[in-house]
Amino acid sequence: MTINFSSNFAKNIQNDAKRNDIRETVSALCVAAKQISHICARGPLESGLGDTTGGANSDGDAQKALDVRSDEIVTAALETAPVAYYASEEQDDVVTLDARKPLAVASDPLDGSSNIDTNVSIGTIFSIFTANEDALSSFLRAGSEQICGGFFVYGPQTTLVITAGDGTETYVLDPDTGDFELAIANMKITAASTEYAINASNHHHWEPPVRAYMEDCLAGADGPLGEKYNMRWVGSLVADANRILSRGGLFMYPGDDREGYQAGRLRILYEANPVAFVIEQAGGLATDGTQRIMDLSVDSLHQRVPFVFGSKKPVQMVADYHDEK
Ligand code: FDP
Repeated sequence: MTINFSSNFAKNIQNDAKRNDIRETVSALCVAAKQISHICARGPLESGLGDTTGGANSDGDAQKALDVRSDEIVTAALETAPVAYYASEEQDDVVTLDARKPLAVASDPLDGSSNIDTNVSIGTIFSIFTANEDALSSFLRAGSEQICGGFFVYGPQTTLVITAGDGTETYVLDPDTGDFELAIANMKITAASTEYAINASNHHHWEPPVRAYMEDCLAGADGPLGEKYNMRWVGSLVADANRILSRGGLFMYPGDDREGYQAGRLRILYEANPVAFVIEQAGGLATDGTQRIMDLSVDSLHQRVPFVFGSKKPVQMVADYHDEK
């Protein structure tokens, strides 16, 4: 046993066989996460985790040793699960595991690569779909077709944040037993918050509505928003998302005018859709600035998307700034 599922998990899925397939696949991902978490905990005792391999993924990001190792670990774990196809941020194309199996999994096996050597939280993100006949079409579909999604955080605790479309739950890896145990049954994001997360060093590259909104936040209590704001930016999507799930807030990685960043930095399939799924199921919102992330079409495996998510009120305010423009 690797995870003690709550009685509520996947309850909304009426088909018993499908529910079992999802549970088996999540269990396999938990096995992978335990291995990755163990490697992270050893940190510098494992040689060269943050060293670049000389390779680059499809997005042109330099691959680090732990990116590659995590991808191998996730692949091996999914080979034991009812998974036909695996799409990874670290691979150019979809990997066929066994086309007769019922599910398809997309994953960023190691999110937050730039924090690997800094003892800061990093993680693994995943999305589960019903497999189609064809490998590619199993993934080129809207995020609203996910049947399960979530992420692991390798931090002070190793946690799993997950939804199967009926609320968001958090499990903690108990170091005493080696199993993931339910810690928070029905996560709820506060509707309002004055805390935001954005890489402010890109300020002069942002599109005008984002810049206008951020300038109004920075103006504080005397500015048009009439409130003092606070900033937190971990620089690992999973850690920023986990904090927002815990105490509210706003995350933005907008498009900007740097080369290759017109649609932001984050990938819709591996990052935005699964995070959007858990955020919505916890009562928050996730958009590309104006439109719901999970309604957007996914036309290529490594497609990027501007990403805005968190507490309802600030996400709505960002949309209002876009509309005013
Ligand atoms: P990383 O490149 O370190 O893996 O998607 C990748 C990601 O980190 C996110 O986890 C994080 O939110 C973002 O990129 C950080 O981007 P910046 O380097 O521009 O801050």
